[in-house]
Amino acid sequence: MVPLTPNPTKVMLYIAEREQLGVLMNIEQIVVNTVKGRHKEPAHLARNPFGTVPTLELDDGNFIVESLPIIEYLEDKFPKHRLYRGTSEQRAKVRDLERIIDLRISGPMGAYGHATKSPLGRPS
Ligand SMILES: N[C@@H](CCC(=O)N[C@@H](CS)C(=O)NCC(=O)O)C(=O)O
Repeated sequence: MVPLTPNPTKVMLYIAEREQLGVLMNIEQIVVNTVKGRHKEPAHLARNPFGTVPTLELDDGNFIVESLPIIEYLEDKFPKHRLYRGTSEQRAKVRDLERIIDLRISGPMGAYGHATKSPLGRPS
């Protein structure tokens, strides 16, 4: 995880919301400093070959490298007080909006921001 990066922040906010509801997941957070380029170093590429954050290591040694699947995994793994609730239609609508935001809004905005204003440069 990394403070001040949008996708890790999304997962950290999710974990904090669940903790507020009394669900303690005991997830150790390891900082990967993207400004210093640590996400492209071998230690992190061994966890996530795309060199992005967040990344969740599972107990079996596998890694989940996408923020929404990390959240969905934690919903399944810790079902008490889950945040994805409601009817099938409501849950589908939430996932629909997440995908629209990810693919059509945040992705292009991030690419533009990184290409023009970020110390990281354009993501590869
Ligand atoms: N689709 C991925 C996107 C992950 C992503 O792009 N994370 C950014 C930080 S918010 C990152 O690692 N950027 C560095 C890079 O792409 O080189 C997710 O939802 O987790």
